[in-house]
Amino acid sequence: RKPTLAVVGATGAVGTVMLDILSTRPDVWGEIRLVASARSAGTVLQVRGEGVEVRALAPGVFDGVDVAMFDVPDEISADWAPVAAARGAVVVDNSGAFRMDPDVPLVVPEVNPEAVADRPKGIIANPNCTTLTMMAALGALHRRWRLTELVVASYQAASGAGKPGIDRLRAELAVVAADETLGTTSGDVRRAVADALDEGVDGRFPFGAPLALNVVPFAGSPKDDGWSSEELKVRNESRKILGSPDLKVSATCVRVPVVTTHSLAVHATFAEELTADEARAELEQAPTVVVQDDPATGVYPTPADVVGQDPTYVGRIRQALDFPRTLDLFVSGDNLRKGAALNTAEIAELVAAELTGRDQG
Ligand code: 11C
Repeated sequence: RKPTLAVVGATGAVGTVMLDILSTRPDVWGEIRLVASARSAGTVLQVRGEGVEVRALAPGVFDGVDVAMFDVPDEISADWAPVAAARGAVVVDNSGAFRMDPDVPLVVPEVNPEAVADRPKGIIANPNCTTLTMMAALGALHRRWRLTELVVASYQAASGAGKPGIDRLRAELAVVAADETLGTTSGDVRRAVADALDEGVDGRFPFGAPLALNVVPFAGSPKDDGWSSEELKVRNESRKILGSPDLKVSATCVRVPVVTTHSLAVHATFAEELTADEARAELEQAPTVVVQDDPATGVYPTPADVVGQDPTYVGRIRQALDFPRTLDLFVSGDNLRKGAALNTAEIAELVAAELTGRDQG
């Protein structure tokens, strides 16, 4: 019997990509059940070429479900993932609610697939998209040279904030495209966007400042001592995924006017000396990493080229001039695919293989 899958949050930005992924990957699932808020119940969505009616989130929707993927806000996952697990489903959760729980594995299949099996709560967590964007590449380098220090700056796309984030960036772009004088005097973009989109007051911009014609040096929510939630997630989650509780990590998370695909400038220090050529060769062997690294001819990853694709793209691989055990590199990955839906689907497939094997055994 093929396992039954529930997709909770089927109508969101990640959920929409998930349905596409489920329609194109090898079909390991029996029934696929779509679940969302009561507001979306009754909507018919296409998955595997068939219309499936969305059900409202309620305990009964998990009856008979083997694996439940959750792509919903933290508080909904916190309440409902345990409900699904109590009804016998293995939950793969893409929120931040359980990632740092010691009884919940945090899994990137290229790095720590074995962690899937150790899930005392019946819940497996999917990492934050910013962390996840660099993990396949860093995991490959860590396996060979052992990562000891990680300093990153992110360039995060608007869709990290879901469909409202995409809609907001497009609305701001329409405003600035209509006036070619904008971007020339202090505050002109801020005023034009505020006037057109009725924001009015500084600080009420969804991204903290206008995103069109701009970059915003803050992503996530404010935490102690000036850090953002995203920056702390990068630190804590990288340590947990790589199994390096003492890894030194410092991150600066920045939002850029890109619809989808996060990038990171990475300064990674290893226990062993390594050259850029050795690192390039190692990354070229990694099955889900694509190296694009010939800056003299304009070959490097950019979000506009990477979007919609599954691999992690890596370029600008350099040995840091003043640091013999350190590489500088640039990574781009689709935050809705590998950064969210694809990694969740891959984890769920590991569980499906385990359940199917158990059935057959
Ligand atoms: C962003 N990375 O780009 C965030 C979104 O912990 O899953 C995902 C937040 C999370 O805004």
